Amino acid sequence: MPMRVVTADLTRLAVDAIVNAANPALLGGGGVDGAIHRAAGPALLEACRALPQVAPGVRCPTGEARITSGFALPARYVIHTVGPVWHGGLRGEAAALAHCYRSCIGLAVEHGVRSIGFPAISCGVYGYPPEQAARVAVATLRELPATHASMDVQLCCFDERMASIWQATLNQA
Ligand code: AR6
Repeated sequence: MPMRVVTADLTRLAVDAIVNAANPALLGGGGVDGAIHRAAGPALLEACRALPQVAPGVRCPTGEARITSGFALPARYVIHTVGPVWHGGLRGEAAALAHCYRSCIGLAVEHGVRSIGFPAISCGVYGYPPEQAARVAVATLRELPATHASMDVQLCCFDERMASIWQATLNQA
């Protein structure tokens, strides 16, 4: 699976799908979630609201993913996932984060997505140490089955500091 690190605003990427680092309610928030909702327009919030709740206020449990249209975005789809909140690393954070990447790629493949942009899920408000998150992301994406091999993956970092961390991880054999 071709994978590369880009420093960019995820909402500007011309890919089939971008991934949103959302929260379980899927009704928007700060960070990349806020940026995606602003760029996609109000129809995205409506589409999210229409997704079924699996528990009161929960449309997407941690580690899972949901897909909507991208509306006004260049990307055709938004794949919303909920990363783990960092609690020190002993509460299943790495497994949950790996599950996010697998869930997103699974939905992408189901929808015929050939190119996808990921933000650094959980590395903002949710406090996941970027070095550790990058290791989980890269290892998980590298382990995906050969059927997913043609998916073009962009690991989209918002700033150079984050991009250098992700690039270093990608450079490790
Ligand atoms: N393009 C690319 N990356 C971005 C952009 C952008 N436009 N904006 C921010 N980032 P965060 P989380 C980076 O906090 O940690 C929201 O309120 C940012 O620098 O967006 O998973 C949700 O609603 C950081 O490296 O997501 C949830 O409540 C990375 O994206 C909560 O935050 C992720 O930071 C999720 O927290």
